[in-house]
Amino acid sequence: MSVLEEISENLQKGKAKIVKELVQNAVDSGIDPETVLREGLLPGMSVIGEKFKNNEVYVPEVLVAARAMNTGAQVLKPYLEKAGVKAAGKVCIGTVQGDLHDIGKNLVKMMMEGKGLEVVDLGTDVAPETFIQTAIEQNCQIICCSALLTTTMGVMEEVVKKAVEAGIRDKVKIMIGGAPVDEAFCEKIGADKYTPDAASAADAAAEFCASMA
Ligand code: B1M
Repeated sequence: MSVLEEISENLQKGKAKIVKELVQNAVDSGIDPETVLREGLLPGMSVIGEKFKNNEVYVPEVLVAARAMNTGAQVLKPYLEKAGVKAAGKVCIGTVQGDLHDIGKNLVKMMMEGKGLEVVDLGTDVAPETFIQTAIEQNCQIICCSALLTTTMGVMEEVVKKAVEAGIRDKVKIMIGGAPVDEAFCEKIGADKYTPDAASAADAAAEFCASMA
């Protein structure tokens, strides 16, 4: 079994300590950190996602797998940051109100930091007003919203509306992402950009910041 397969297997079993060691070993042996993320950690989390959907595993198993995922991702963080080129820009990011899923949001944050962007992490369950207030107070060029539930994706439309009400819509870009969200939804709510994954979100954010500089 390759080290990447081992990472995936151990992540699925929630073995955070072993995942941490394996991720460090993989990087030390010369495997590109982004490959470790894409071919080790993310596939492991996908398997758990499928099993959760099919009622083959339940919330506790998902939580320990999520913890292992985050532990492995933390090991990669400095390497992904080092690979990035410094770009001027500030972003605030959060998972929208009512939604506690933060693994994808954390990956987006990490990738954006890897591009040299300063990221204000608002955490999960973030009210629309908090996104707007933070963008104003901290001079963020971009507001980034993540949602994993069909019941919470509507909060993103509120963020767009509140930005208009606060008179900052022309000064701030609004980016959205997360499993239930797509391009058509982005257009419908009047957000600026939907991206399907963390790497393309980071690319888009860096481009926006460069164009707004
Ligand atoms: Co939740 N959950 N969950 N869950 N959970 C899903 C999302 C679900 C699809 C599972 C299922 O039933 N098939 C389902 C949602 C169904 C729906 O709405 N259509 C679901 C449900 C129903 C629930 C609960 C309601 C379950 C319950 O209690 N009955 C509950 C809700 C709690 C709440 O939020 N209020 C709940 C709870 C949980 C846990 C706490 C157990 C745990 C979260 C732990 C945590 O995040 N710390 C959890 C998990 C882990 C999942 C699954 C299994 C995995 C999600 C994940 O982390 N994926 C998920 C099933 C699945 O996805 N197959 C599921 C890995 C992550 C890397 O992907 O977040 O999509 P993702 O991020 C991607 C992209 O989407 C993108 O980049 C990332 C990768 O490159 N992206 C962006 C994300 N944000 C972006 C922002 C951007 C751009 C790109 O720009 C700003």
